[in-house]
Amino acid sequence: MENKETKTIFITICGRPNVGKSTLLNALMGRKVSIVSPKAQTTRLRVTGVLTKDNCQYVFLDTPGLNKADSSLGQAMVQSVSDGIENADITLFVIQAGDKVLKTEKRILNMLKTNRMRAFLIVNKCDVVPKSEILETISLFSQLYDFEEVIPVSAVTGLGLDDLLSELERRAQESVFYFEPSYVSDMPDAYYVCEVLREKMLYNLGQEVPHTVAVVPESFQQDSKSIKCSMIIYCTRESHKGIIIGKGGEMLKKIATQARLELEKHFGKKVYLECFVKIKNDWQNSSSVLTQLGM
Ligand SMILES: Nc1nc2c(ncn2[C@@H]2O[C@H](COP(=O)(O)OP(=O)(O)OP(=O)(O)O)[C@@H](O)[C@H]2O)c(=O)[nH]1
Ligand SMILES: [Mg+2]
Repeated sequence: MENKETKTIFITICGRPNVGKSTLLNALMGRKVSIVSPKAQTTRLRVTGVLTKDNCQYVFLDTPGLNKADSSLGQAMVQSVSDGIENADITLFVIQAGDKVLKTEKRILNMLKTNRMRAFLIVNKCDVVPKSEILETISLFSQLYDFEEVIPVSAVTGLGLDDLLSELERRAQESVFYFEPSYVSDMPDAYYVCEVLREKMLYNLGQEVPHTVAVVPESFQQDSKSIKCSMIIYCTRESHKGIIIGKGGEMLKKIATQARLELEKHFGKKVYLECFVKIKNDWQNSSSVLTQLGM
């Protein structure tokens, strides 16, 4: 270790919603840094994950699934994808095995072309798709861009991930480490709490409500033994507020308990979590809320 030169590579993970970008990042990191859910549009903020393995530092950027920019929030999400692509050494263009090419994917490929970006085609979810379909998907997408590598993976079983890391390592440049080897993520703890809370809403609420919700920290105090925080959940309508709180407060209690249990494990300390639901019409276009969300 002492005699080896250190090297670094900056990697942006992009793709349409729900293909498993965040799951892939967590699997590569060997720990959770980005929230995941079965619903599209889970990731809103850019999330950095730093993995230091021997003499190589991988700096991953998870981006929101590319979608329509129909609000200030949507625009910020699209912007974060194109910034991420511009600033990386290499892009992982993640697709789902068995899929046809979608319009949003063509938009991302255009961003790659504009930036003459070096890219890998990462075919995820290979654990659930027959080999013939995987090959078909690969031949379809390979025609659209000159990918440096094509790697079938499963972020769930770990298939192909060692391969992916070693192909990335081969392309890392000699440099000093930009981060301490113990550094993992740039997300402040208070925001991580917000994100886990939002993840539990994505799991527990129907299709529409969680997408119109924002979670921001109202207060956050941490010492060596515990975290005490209160969080505001913004939604856009009275009826949504009712759904989030649930009959007799049951739903909000369930969401907050699931979040608290996971956060206690994550931080290794006691977590006291208070949640308040407030209505703020059109928060997706409110610059004050977007600023609080770090966008
Ligand atoms: N079977 C299988 N499911 C996967 C795999 N990777 C991710 N998933 C599932 O796919 C769903 C979406 O995963 P996410 O990681 O949230 O997807 P994403 O691309 O980050 O989604 P957005 O942030 O909304 O763009 C979740 O239900 C994951 O459990 C995989 O390799 N195999
Ligand atoms: Mg995601």
